[in-house]
Amino acid sequence: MDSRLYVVTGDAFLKGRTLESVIRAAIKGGADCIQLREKDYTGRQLLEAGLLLRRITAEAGVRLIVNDRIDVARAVDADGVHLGQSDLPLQAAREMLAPGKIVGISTHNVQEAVEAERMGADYIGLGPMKPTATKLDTEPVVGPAGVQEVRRHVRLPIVAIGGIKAEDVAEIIQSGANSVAVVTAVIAADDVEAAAKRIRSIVDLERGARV
Ligand code: TZP
Ligand code: MG
Repeated sequence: MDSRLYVVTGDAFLKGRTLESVIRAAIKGGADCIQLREKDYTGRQLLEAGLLLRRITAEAGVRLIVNDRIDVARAVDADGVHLGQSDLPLQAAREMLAPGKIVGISTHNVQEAVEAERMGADYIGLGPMKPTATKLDTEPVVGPAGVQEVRRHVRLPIVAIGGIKAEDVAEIIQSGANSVAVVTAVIAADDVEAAAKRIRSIVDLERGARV
């Protein structure tokens, strides 16, 4: 599952704008994967947001991933799910999802990354890159040095996450990440499209420079 700019939702950062307008702007700026992640939503709210995002992402040819909830992913025909270390295990997700669906796993060190690859994950999230106020129960900072270490042990696409701002992106990609995932750097930006475009262009540049 290759992506370049993976944008994770966070309705606390919409600042009165609609989810639809913000995600459309993110996609226009170059987001190529959208994750629905709303920890406080009811199942019904998740379904509604998921259906909206499915419509927008399908129109744009962009992937849609649902955080935690395999049932919601199925109900909205998302492209896959993203699971943390305490969520249902990867094998259970595979049994519930249609063949070809994407399963991503959150990892925080080499051991978790290697295990995710062994179990057949399609990509790993790796983080946090920096301290972040968006997720309060984060593990210790992994940082670009951690990306380098994990890169030496797994072949899977690495999606770096956690506290990433545009100025951090070059180093993270140079360290071996395929992609960056952000909430606030894009969703909370005053100009969402411009923020996405800036990050996406750095990812493209650094990936192009990779030997
Ligand atoms: N998982 C690890 S850190 C994080 C998630 C969902 C939050 C990232 O948010 P931000 O605003 O990009 O730091
Ligand atoms: Mg989770």
